[in-house]
Amino acid sequence: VLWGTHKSCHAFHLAPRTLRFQSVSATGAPRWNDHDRPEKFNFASDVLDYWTQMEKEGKRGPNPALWWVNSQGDEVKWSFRELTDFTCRAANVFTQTCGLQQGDRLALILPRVPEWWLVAMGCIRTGIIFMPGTTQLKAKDILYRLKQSNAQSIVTTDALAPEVDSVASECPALKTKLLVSDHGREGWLDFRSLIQSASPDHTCIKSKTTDPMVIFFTSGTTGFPKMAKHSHGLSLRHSFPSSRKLLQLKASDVFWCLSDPGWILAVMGAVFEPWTAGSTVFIHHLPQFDPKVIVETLFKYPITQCIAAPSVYRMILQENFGSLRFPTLEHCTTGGEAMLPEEQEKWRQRTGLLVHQVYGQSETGLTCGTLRGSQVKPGSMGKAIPPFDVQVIDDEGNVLPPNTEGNLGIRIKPTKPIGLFMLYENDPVKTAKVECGDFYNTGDKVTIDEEGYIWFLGRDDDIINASGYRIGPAEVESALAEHPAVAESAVVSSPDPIRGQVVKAFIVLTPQFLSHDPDQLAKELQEHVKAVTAPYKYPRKVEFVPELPKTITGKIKRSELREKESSQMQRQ
Ligand code: BCO
Repeated sequence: VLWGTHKSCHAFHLAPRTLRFQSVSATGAPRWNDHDRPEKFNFASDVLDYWTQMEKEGKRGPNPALWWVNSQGDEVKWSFRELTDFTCRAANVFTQTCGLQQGDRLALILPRVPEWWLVAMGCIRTGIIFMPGTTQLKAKDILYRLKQSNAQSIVTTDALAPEVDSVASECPALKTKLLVSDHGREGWLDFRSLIQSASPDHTCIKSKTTDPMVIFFTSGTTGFPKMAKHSHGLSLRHSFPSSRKLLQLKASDVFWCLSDPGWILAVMGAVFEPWTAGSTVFIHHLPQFDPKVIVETLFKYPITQCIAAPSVYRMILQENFGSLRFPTLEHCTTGGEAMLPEEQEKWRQRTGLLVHQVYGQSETGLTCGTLRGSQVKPGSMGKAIPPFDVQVIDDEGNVLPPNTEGNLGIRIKPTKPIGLFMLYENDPVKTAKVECGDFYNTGDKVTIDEEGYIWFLGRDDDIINASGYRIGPAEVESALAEHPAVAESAVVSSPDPIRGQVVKAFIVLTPQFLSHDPDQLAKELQEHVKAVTAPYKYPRKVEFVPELPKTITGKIKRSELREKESSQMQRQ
C-alpha cells in the first residue's frame, strides 16, 4: 500500500511560503522569449510552486498534477499543493537527514513510482544533481555510475538494494542509501517514513540557469557511457514559446509519457513538458511492457496526449486488438528512434490520430519535432525547435544546402543555446570531439528539405538504437567477454521490423565450446548478458563465426558486419 494515496495526503499540513512567479503568466503562457537567457531559474519554485499558487487562488481546475495507477487498482492522485508540500519534505530529507548539499550527486534508480517525482523535484529544490537510471541496471552498471560520478547518495528499490550493497564498499563517496519500500533494510534509510516526518518548510535555492541540475549516462561508440551534464536551462527551455507550441498542452490535459524514468525522454515528457503547462502527469506503473495494458489504460483513463517510442506503437499494431479508437486521446507523439511513414499511416488508420515525431538526444533534449497543428510529413522528425539553430553540416562544420546528406548540427557559437548539455563530465576529450566548427555534432545523419523538415537517415558509427535504447557495442562485448565460451566478439545493429534495430553479436568461440549445441549456447550467452548488464542490451541475435573481419592493424570491421546484416534483411 502506498503511503501517499490521495486521501492520506490531506493529513499533511501545508505551510504558507513565499513564492516567486516567473516562468508562466496566469494563463499558463510563457513569460520568456525563445532567445532570452534569464540569470536565475528553478523549475520547482518557478513552475511547480506557481501552479500551487494557481490552485490556491482557484485558477486551476480540479484535475490532479500527478495521477499514478497500477494494474492492481491502486491509485495516487496529488495536487500541485501536495506536490509542493511533499517535494519540500524530500528536499529536507536530503539536506537535513542525509547531509547532502548543492552540487552533490544522487543516483535515482526507481521504477515508475510516485516517489521518483518527489526525489527529482527535491533534488531540484536543493541543487543536488540527480542522475536517473533505468531499473534494468545490474550491480556492475550501478558501480560504474556511482564511481564515475562520485555519487554521495542513491535512492532505489528493494529489487536493486542487494545489487547496490554488493558494490557499495567500492564507492567511498557514497554516504547515504535511501530505500523506497514498505520494508526496512539494514544500512538503508526508509524514504517513505522520512518524508512523513520531515518538515514541509523549505526554501528553494535560487539556482542560476547555468548551474548543473541533472546528469544522464549515455552510450557512445567506444567505451562505457558518458555523463552528459545539464543545467537548469534544460527545464527552463520548456517555458519558451516554441517549446509550448510543440504539444500545446493545457492545464486540463492528461499527459502520459510511457518512457522509463531512467531516460531523458521521461524527464522531459513526464515532468518538464506537462507541468510547465499545469497539465496532469499520468503514470502507469508498468513493471513489464504489455501492449494490452497500454491499450486498456488508454480506454479506461481520460488521457488526452501520449508520447512513446515508435516500438511501442509498432508492438500495439502487431497485436490483434479490436478497436483502437481511444475515447479521449487527441494527440500522439513519438521519439527515441525513427518511425517509418507506413507505420505512421497504419496508426492513423487504426486510431484516427497522426503520430508526431520529435527528435533529441540525452545531450540535447528537445531538438526538433512536428508542432501540433502543423503539417505532418510522414517519416520526418519535424523542424528545429528554437532556440536551437539546427543545420546539416559536413565533417568540418560547414553548413550544407537543402536535401544534402550530412550530420545534424546544433549551433553553439558564438553562444551555446539554453537546453543543450554543458559537457561530458570528467571527459574534456569527448566533449571537444563532438564540437565541429560552430556546431555540436549529434553524429546523426540527416537531410533538411526546403521547408526545414528534417529527415533521419541513420548513423555511420557503431552506436545501436534498439527500440529507442542507445547501446554502445563495447558494453555488450565486455559483458560477453566475461563468459568462458567467448574468445572474442563484435556487436553490431541488425535491422528489425518491430524494434527498428536489434543487437547482434558475432562470436568466436573458445576451443572447448566449439562442440557445444549452438542454440543452447546462444541462449546461455543471452542469459549471461542479461545477468551482468542491463538486459535491454542483450543480443537478440547471435551468430558463431570462425573469425571476425579485421583491418591490417587488427581493428574489428564492425561496418562490414553491419552492412552484411542490412543486405541480408533486404534480401528477405
Ligand atoms: O524480450 P525479452 O523478454 O527477451 O527481454 C526483455 C525483458 O524481458 C528482459 N528483462 C527486463 N528486466 C529484466 C529482464 N531480464 C532479466 N532481468 C531483469 N530485471 O530484458 C529485455 C529488455 O528489453 P526491453 O526493455 O526492450 O523490453 P520490452 O519489454 O520488449 O520493451 C519494449 C519497449 C518498446 C517498451 C522498450 O524497448 C522501450 O521502453 N523502449 C523505449 C526506450 C526509450 O524510452 N527510449 C528513449 C530514450 S531517450 C531519447 O532517446 C531522447 C529522445 C528525446
